[in-house]
Amino acid sequence: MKMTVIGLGYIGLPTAILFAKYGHQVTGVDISPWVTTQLNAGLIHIEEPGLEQDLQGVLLTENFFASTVPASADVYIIAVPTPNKADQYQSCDTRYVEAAVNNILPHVKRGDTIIVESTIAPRTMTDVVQPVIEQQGFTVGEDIFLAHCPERVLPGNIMHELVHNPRIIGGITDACTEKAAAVYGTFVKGEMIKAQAGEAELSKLMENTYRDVNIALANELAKISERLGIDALRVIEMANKHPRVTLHQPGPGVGGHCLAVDPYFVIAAAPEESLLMQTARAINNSMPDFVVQQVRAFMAERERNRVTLFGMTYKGNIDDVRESPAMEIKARLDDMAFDVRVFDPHVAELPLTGEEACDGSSLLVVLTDHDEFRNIPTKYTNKMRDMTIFDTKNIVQHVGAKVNYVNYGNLSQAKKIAVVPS
Ligand code: SAJ
Repeated sequence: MKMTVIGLGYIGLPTAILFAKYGHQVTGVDISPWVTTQLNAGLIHIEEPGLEQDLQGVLLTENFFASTVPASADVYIIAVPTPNKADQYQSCDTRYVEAAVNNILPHVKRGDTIIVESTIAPRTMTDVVQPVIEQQGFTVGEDIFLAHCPERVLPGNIMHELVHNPRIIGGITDACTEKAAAVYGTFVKGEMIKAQAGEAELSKLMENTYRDVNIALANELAKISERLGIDALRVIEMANKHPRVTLHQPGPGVGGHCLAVDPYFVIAAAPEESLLMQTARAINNSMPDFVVQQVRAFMAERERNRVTLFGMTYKGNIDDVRESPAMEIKARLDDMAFDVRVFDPHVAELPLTGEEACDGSSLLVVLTDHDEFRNIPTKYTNKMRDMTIFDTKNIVQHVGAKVNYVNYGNLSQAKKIAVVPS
């Protein structure tokens, strides 16, 4: 098939490359000429295992070409951002989706299929996208086929999950669902779940909201345990031995363009009925402040005000800093006039090495669960003025003997321990 994929970000690019890898003629479209030039030169602009290799493969077979303008195709896939609006409930901003639809319409012909992969608010397909298409004289379900097939892949494991995850196929009509299912049937080995567009929209949002609410419960437990002087991590470990309990892990907050965004799309659609979701968002949004308060407590006794932060991305082993709690924590500590030094091996723009970031520091705060942080070598901690590590992600497994190691398990006790000078 001839395919055009609009939006070459963390979802659109892997999707375009995978369709090309399975033999389709794919034009990947992005508004950034820098991105398209890089891609046509075989270079990717995002960190994702296996992606650059696959790109070079489909460039060689000439099944993929990146462009800033759409090409006529049989199938159009829209994978553009859907940020929150700055309104009361941070509702879904569908501007980029609408622009993408209008951008392809001059190329669309009878019999074509249009698929929206972007995460969208409930009823966006029927109330926003379908009318734009039908204004052009098409009848959705008869001469144009329209579906919402939300992506569900985990950054860091995208190329595998695109093939093996179950895929929801939410058509406006049954004919739309069948057409879209045939498209994904190209490479999806997971279950194809045929549904209505509205069910697909809400299911996607509920997947991320479910995780956000469960993380909020774990974060609330961390606060309660800190107050009661009980080991939250041990409690989670023991409770999860119950056959029907899966408590998630507390941390410095919830980041990324999914869990920290998608619940609001449901909340905005039903504010009176979404109290739990709103509370969960508030709890997760409060965690950067909770971490900052712990830093203040640890630093209160220190002579110097240098603090080291390990990790700026919103989660481990990726390069994505969108909606990252670590970035918010850094900004807050900067505002409080702490001398903040940052180290993140996945963020090319950050120049300091681990040793340089630790030099003369009185506290090292681990904010992201990168594999590189499982072992904090003594060559780092020996540079510190006071060897205290506060690990908000419970990722660190090895530290030097003299290090005062703190996590959500021993937080309340640790704050009472005297300073351990280097
Ligand atoms: N986090 C915790 N505690 C946990 C798990 C995660 O604090 O127990 C934090 C992470 O550190 C991070 C945030 O939550 O800041 C989100 O990370 P994540 O690994 O949970 O998810 P994402 O945002 O990278 O990907 C999610 C996935 N959704 C689900 O697992 C339900 C992925 O499958 C989706 O495709 C993706 O959102 C998306 O694009 O919607």
